Amino acid sequence: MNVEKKVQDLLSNLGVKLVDYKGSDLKVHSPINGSLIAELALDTQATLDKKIEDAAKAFKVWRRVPAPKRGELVRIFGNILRDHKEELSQLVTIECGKIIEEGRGEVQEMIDICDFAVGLSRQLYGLTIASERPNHVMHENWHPLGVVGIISAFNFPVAVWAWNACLAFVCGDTAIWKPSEKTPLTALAVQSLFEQACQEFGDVPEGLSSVVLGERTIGEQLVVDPRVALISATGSTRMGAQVGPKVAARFGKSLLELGGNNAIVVSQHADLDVALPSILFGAVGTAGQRCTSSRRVFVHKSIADKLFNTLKKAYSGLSLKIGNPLDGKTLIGPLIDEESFNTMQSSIAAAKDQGGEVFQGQRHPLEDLKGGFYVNPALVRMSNQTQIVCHETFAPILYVMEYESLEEVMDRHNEVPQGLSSTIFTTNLQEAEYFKQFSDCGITNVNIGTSGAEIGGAFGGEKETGGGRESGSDAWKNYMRRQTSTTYYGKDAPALAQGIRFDI
Ligand code: UN1
Repeated sequence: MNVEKKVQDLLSNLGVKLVDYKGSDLKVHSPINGSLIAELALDTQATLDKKIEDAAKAFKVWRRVPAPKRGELVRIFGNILRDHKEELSQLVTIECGKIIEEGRGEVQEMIDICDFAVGLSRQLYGLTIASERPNHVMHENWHPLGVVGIISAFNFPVAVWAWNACLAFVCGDTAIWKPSEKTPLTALAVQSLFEQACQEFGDVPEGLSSVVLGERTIGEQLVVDPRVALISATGSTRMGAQVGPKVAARFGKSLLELGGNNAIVVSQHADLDVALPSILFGAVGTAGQRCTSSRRVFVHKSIADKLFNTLKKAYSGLSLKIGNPLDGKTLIGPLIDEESFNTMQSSIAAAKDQGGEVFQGQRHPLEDLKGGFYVNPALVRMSNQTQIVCHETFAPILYVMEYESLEEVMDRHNEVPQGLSSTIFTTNLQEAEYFKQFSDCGITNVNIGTSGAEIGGAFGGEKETGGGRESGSDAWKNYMRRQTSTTYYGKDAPALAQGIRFDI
């Protein structure tokens, strides 16, 4: 398969002139077969500085455009995405390796957040608060925030930007996007589609949206620059632990979306026909490379053998479904790269050392896609939640453990440092409610898997997951500045709050 040629065709259909970005700094490979698909020049300190300056200037203009009008730009962009959904989905699949069905799902997630943002552009509202003083009124106003720096990860190379950027644009902000070095082409393609939307809209300030390509130093420059009001960063806990303090040190705002170590509790009251497909999608979908992927299963001891054997059977059948992610019949594509494969192998070795019974997890060589790192997803039965189980490995490894009572298992469920997503499978209402009360995660589901959240809810989690909330609900408030305003409309000398008298 000539991936490079396909990439060139897709990029030109998406309006990207690759020659404009050509260079020798960054080699981009497709995880499908390891082939080189582009060589790009990276931004320098000076070009990033200019982009930040332009974004700051554009903010001064964009913030004055009425919000519903700003929504109109996002509406146009959503329609352009609809028109180019298939090409962009294919590019996502080629660049990050997720199966085409999930590539389409990711672009659909962008379209969904556009729709959400358009509606929101007429619903950015604050509160009226009762004042303790006569003839006073208190309001909460929301104002545009400024330049938003978006740092995104390889596994959702376009949707996570859209969650942030589409809300930021309707909120009156401007955005600078630093995509993962592993997936720069999808970012360039999205930027090109966004520029087409700007052209159709007309009169958009230059610098409203830009992409910056670079490695860590460029990311750091963006993070420490005081002109960037908010840094929204998605990626590893290690990355977040560096970004958070740096932004805080300059009193900037940060929104962190970091690691997950998501667990599923399968109760003795579960409907296993409902549970099984969700466990499989959560654990092996996207080759285990979602921050919401299912990594731990706690199964009630009365059904533990039954579930483990059923999972084992399902896992052995998966090898037929591993393959080229562009092929509609494939369910499991490659890992992003060799490093990721090596990390998976060392986690499996650690699990064995720590008493795990490991089923599968080896490389799955594919004759025609030799340079890709395809694996048979691993199933590991553990008697204890050891150190490796508490660690997030970004690969398809599912640890299965037993439990006796829901009260007891919630402590183990919450014992890991991450707190993103969690699920219980049960038909018992009391168990479902108990689980929701005591799961410490930002997302807690009943009878659906840990991954695949809709955009309408706030997305994010607690503890090492970073505490941020993106996408739906009131996540838009991250992209605006809150202002409390008290107005006195009386004619006498105004009263002071707290009953203080200050008679002159
Ligand atoms: C991510 O893995 O960083 O809930 C985002 C999900 C997707 C988003 C995942 N809607 O699995």
